[in-house]
Amino acid sequence: MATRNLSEYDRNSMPDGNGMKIGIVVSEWNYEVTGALADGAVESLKKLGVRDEDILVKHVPGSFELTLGGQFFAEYTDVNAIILLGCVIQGETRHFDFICQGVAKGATDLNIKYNLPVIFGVLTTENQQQALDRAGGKHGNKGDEAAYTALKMVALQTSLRR
Ligand code: DLZ
Repeated sequence: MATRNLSEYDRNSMPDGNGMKIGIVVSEWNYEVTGALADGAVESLKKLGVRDEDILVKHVPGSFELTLGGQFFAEYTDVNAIILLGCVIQGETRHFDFICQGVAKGATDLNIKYNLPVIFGVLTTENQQQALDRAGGKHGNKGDEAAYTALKMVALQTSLRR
């Protein structure tokens, strides 16, 4: 199956991010990857008009903690969307499955509980190379994808609220 380049988007169909406030939660596990995801997300948000001061970045120890980090943003800040960035790499045990399931379910629950776009920017790969390929490598950067997805969802919510 061909992999879509995660950094490509149609600039003309993108909303203007000016005035939007975005929270980003970054997992410290596999930081070579997640740091690159965060850099990509921040750069993309800025390119799409989000002001520097409207991008809030916080770190959590591992991907399993992304859900609670996201909940803290939803409870204590006035962000319009939250991006969760992590990287879970398959190991020898079933830990991988539990973390992936936990954060995927956690992110879904946050979307519904807070009526707020919470974007799943978590790479779940078999090895580190696959992750690097999607963190600014040959398949683009999942952080970019998370950024434009966040803006599109905020714009959708705003258009329906009016
Ligand atoms: C423990 C663990 C392992 C084995 N692997 C990863 C991983 O590949 N990616 C990741 O983000 N976190 C990993 N963790 C840490 C868990 O997410 C979590 O921080 C700990 O289980 C403590 O709750």
